[in-house]
Amino acid sequence: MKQTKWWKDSVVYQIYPRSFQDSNGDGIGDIPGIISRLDYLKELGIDVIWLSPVYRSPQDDNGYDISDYRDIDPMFGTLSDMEELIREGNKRGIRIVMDLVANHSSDEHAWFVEARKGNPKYRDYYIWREGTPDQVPNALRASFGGSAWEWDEQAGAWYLHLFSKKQPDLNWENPAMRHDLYDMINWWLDKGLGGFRLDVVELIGKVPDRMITANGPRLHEYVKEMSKEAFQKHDIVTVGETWNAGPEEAKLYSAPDGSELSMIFQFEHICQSHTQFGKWKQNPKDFRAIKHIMTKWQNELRGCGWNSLFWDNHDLPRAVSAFGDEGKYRVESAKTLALYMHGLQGTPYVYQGEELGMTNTHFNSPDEVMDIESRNMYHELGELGWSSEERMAAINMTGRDHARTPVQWDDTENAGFTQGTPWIPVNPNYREINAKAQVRDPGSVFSFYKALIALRRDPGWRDVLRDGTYTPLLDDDEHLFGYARALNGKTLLFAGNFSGEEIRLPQKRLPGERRELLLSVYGEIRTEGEDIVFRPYESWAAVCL
Ligand code: TEU
Ligand code: CA
Repeated sequence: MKQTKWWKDSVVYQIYPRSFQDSNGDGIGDIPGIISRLDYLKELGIDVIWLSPVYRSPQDDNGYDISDYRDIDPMFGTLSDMEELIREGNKRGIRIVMDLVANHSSDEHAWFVEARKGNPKYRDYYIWREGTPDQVPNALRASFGGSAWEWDEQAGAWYLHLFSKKQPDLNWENPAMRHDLYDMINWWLDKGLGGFRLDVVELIGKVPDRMITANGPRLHEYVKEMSKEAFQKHDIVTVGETWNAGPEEAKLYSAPDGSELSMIFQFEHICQSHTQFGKWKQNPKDFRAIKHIMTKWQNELRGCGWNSLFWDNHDLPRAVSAFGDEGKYRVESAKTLALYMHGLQGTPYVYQGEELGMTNTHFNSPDEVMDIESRNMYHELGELGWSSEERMAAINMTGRDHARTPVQWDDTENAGFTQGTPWIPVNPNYREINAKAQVRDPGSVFSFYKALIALRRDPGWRDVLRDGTYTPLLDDDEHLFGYARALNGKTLLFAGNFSGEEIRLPQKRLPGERRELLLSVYGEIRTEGEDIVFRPYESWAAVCL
């Protein structure tokens, strides 16, 4: 087994290919488009790209419904484009990680087509229940609304789909299915891929008859097997998407012996404000609670696991809109959110456009909503009696389309994303917020991310950031944060203000006689008498002397 664990020093950049860069004017981002922007990513300093799915797919869920795991969708390019991306990435020291959607496939995958027909080899690749069309097997719900069971005329049986009807769940109890997947994974890894992000991996151990979906009894057995049969044969990074994992599960997934994965995405900080309606109705964010969550994860995984660090992804609203201030303090709050996350122990993930402080957009009516989850929820919450205004407000707060508007490259038409008509409208604020305006501006959000990433690479600080202890300092404060990272007599201090108000803090509440500024939103640490003054969304990182 390889032990280098280079990914502990990495910063990962997530690309949602549809919305990153179009190269041929069809309005949809593609692999040649990504290749054309590799130098931009090199400039930012990231060293891993996680690509949301580019496999062949009918695109019912934008590629999270795969009909051929061993091919690229023509919309995104060809297999040889993908191989070129891997090569061109590697030339620049950037590894390419693909999305592994192995909980379910598309209903158009050859396996499902055969299973439906009753082909004995493939029937058990999916999860079927006998019965009659009028009697659904049980009350399991699909994540995108409605029952998780669909009656299939052709098969004369029910099949399970925890997401859309076009995403039938694979049957992990079937060893032949599992080994077919492992062969496919190895086939990709042999092409020089840097690893995989595992879509909803926590669901593969489901026991539908007992209503168990996440964290099923054989989950870790399957993950260990997949790791042994595929991942451990290569020097790669693997990250599992797990909405329901607590630290105990995380320690299994990310055990330092490498028996499962490198790390997981946990979502506790994201879900902190959710209510019984989940993300569709939220309480105001409580930063004290969020800090306590992050501190818990820092402490729990220290030495016995590894954290991933992120504020947003392709399923979540824009970080600056959800956690910061997308208006007056957009630049300051985007920087401060970044500084807080990037100073913690773990591997940071930057979602495309986050490094520009891109914001949520606005949807005026249900016809403007593209995402299957939001569309289904619009219908479902309507049945629960929500008014159209309430439902549009929910989608405008948290719909997945916000993350999926095109990356804003410059101030020309369609933000330089496409020469054609974009598949989803560009956020109208692109004239003001775009990469071209930010790359050379030392005060931009882009430059701040670049500096944060460079700090992780700095030989003087790399070890402290990777292995240093974590000491929370202001976790009970409502708005301020502070923590120290220390190793071998070196201490880094991160502090800041998650609010738009000016807040004073007695200097003695933070360690260090003298503080040497490394990075800061306002360019200095402001003190008045005994106090440090934190301006709106101010934050800084300093060396304690
Ligand atoms: O998301 C998993 C998932 O549970 C989502 O439904 C999530 O809860 C929701 O988007 C949060 O708003 C993964 C992928 O990231 C997502 O894009 C896919 O749609 C989904 O799996 C199915 O593959
Ligand atoms: Ca295209």
